[in-house]
Amino acid sequence: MVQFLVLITIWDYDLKLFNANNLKIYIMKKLLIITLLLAVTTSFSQSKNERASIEVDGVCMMCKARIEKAAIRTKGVKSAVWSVKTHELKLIYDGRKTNLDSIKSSVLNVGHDTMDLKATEEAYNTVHPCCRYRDNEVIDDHKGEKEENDHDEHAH
Ligand SMILES: [Cu+2]
Repeated sequence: MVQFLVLITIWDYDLKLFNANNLKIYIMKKLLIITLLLAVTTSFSQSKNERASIEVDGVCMMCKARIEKAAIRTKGVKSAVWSVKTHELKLIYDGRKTNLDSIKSSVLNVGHDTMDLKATEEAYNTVHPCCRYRDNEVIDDHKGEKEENDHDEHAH
């Protein structure tokens, strides 16, 4: 990155000496620099251990197992942990082998909605009846269960 900044400075200096009458060359140089910078930043952003978290809908420990299994089976995913409470799926993955879109589609394929995308009806219908997180009755059932679990944890 530092090298590129130096390069830009040199180029700009160069143009001042040139008295930059040729606007076309100036614009082309700028565009080239922007393209190079974008290429560099993209390759840097695809690292071996990317961390991200996405919101995935679900209600219980069975959902947790299903979501995590789907995520971890996606090529390039190293770690996937979903929280029943926050609905957050924390991921560690190889950015050179996969991306968030692929991981999301794995999760959607097993029937779980993400924050921005909905699973198909067919996929949703494959989840266990007690996992029907789109159903308010099911959500309410699990609410009680969650509180009991919390209570148990505090009772230790
Ligand atoms: Cu469930």
